[in-house]
Amino acid sequence: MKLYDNAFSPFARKVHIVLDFKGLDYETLDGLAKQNHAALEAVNGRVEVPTLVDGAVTVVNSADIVAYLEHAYPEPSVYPADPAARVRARAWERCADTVVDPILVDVSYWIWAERPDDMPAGLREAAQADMDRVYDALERDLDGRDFLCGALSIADIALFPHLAAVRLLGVSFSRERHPRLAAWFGRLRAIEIFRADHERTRAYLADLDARNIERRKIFWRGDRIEWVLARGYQDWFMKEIAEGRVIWPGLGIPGPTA
Ligand SMILES: N[C@@H](CCC(=O)N[C@@H](CS)C(=O)NCC(=O)O)C(=O)O
Repeated sequence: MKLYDNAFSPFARKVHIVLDFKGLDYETLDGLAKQNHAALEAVNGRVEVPTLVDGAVTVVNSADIVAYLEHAYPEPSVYPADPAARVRARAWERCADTVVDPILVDVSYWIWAERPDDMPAGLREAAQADMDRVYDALERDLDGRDFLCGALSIADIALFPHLAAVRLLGVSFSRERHPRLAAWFGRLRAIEIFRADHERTRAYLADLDARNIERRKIFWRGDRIEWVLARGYQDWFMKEIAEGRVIWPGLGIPGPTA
């Protein structure tokens, strides 16, 4: 198996953790390094990580990759067996992918990208307010539980890479208001596959200049655009387009089967 990966992508990290959790053998390639873009484009028309190639099967989109892995390699399972708990775990995975990711990534550009401007006024506060709603819901669901949906599941795995970044991004939860969430995060950090994920990302960021990734233009896609527009930053976004700082995803048309 080959994973088109990136140690800073929360979606790629989710898949990486699932592969490790299932004890599968795989190789990785940093799909966002410029020298690997053509190889990534050949397997994923959107030119996004993660992408998994398992023999003749190519799978794109992290939730589809996890579903594929669960089907092809069922044990140990990352989806709860109970139907209601499974729906709940998928709901948290979807929240991680489509709510948490846009908020955090949209405020991350002033940390890792090379930008001519400062963060627009109020953007970090908007991110903190929305993340507080997520933190409150997590605190609620962790009442009486070590993990979000019973045993460790895709809900915990999908959220971990995001929550590992919130302090760096200045939109953290507080131990006082969210003690169960803080304990959950500590519990995950103590598990080897999560510790290893954290370490890979830390090492990647420590040497960002050597990574040969695009840092002047931002790759914009649906959910991330939705959040920035919904919070009122349409003028800022239009200026980004007008000044040539936007990269659009390619067309995600499935390629030929092998
Ligand atoms: N819906 C996709 C989203 C994947 C995604 O947004 N990947 C980003 C990295 S986090 C990417 O590959 N961006 C391309 C780029 O930055 O050039 C999934 O769940 O896999």
